[in-house]
Amino acid sequence: MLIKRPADIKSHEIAEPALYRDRRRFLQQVTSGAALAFAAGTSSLLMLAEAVAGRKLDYRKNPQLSIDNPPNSLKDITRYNNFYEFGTGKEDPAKNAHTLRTEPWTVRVEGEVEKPADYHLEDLIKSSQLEERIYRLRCVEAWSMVIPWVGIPLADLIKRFKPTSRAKYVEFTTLHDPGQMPGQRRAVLDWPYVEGLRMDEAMHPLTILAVGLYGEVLPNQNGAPIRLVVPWKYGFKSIKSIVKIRFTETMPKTSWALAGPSEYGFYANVNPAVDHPRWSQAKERRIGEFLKRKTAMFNGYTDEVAGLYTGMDLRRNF
Ligand SMILES: Nc1nc2c(c(=O)[nH]1)N[C@H]1C(S)=C(S)[C@@H](COP(=O)(O)O)O[C@H]1N2
Ligand SMILES: [Mo]
Repeated sequence: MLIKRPADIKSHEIAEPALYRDRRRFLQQVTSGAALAFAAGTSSLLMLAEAVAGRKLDYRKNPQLSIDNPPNSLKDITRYNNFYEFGTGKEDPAKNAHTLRTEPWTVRVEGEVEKPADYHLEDLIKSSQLEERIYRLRCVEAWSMVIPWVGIPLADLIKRFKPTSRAKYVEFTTLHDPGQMPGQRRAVLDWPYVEGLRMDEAMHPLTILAVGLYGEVLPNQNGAPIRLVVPWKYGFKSIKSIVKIRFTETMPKTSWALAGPSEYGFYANVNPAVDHPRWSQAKERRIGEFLKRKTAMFNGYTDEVAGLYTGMDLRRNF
């Protein structure tokens, strides 16, 4: 995420070095990867799926709800991150997120709900059917990645929590603990990180709470132990390391909308026709690739989700 803080930082000064660094890294990867695959006689796909070094999860694949783009390498997925609680650089979370303790972990469910409680994450996972879904993550910074998530359909959990008829929105909150999250010692954002969805968005079958990727427990830098994934919205809606889920009657005040209301709206639907005030959203660069791709409306899910926004002006409600 880029945010207009120090007035002296121009967006291109932030975006460019990352782009060049990546291009260099991509070339290195291609050459060393090809040599290795040849030497070992293995397929490069196998190499990409190197162990996450987490615990294996029990899950079933859901090819119907997966896209067929090849997933990014584990390396890209775990070393190029946005997780400001561990620093604002793309490589900071991989370096710093080891200080996060993810066990035990409880998720507080509160607000307009019949079954408010502190749920042990283990229990939520054990009592759920985990699914693998391959989704594109499209960052508002105009890059994208393809990630094989393992997660729980959020609708399954919401049904168990039994929201009341007054629940119109769901608010999610990240852990707030500057001891474990050194980035929270700086006022980069108004901590803790908060995101929200309208109830129908939260209940949509594409919306999941991810607990793993590449078949194993989430690495800390990807939002362990539980993070939201809403594939038709920009990446910043996909809040990490969630400790609270609150059902509300009024629209939650989300971190990025508070930080820059003219730049980050509540809905944050991927919409190539609505530029970020400081850069275009028409195209995206897939991490690991050189040429840009065209960005698709709703990140390719128009058929599935356009109906949620019938009658809304998506330029105003961005
Ligand atoms: N708590 C928290 N959640 C967060 C962020 C963050 O800084 N803090 N960054 C968001 C942004 S901008 C993106 S693009 C995605 C990146 O997810 P990834 O690092 O797993 O690819 O996480 C989102 N969730
Ligand atoms: Mo992002």
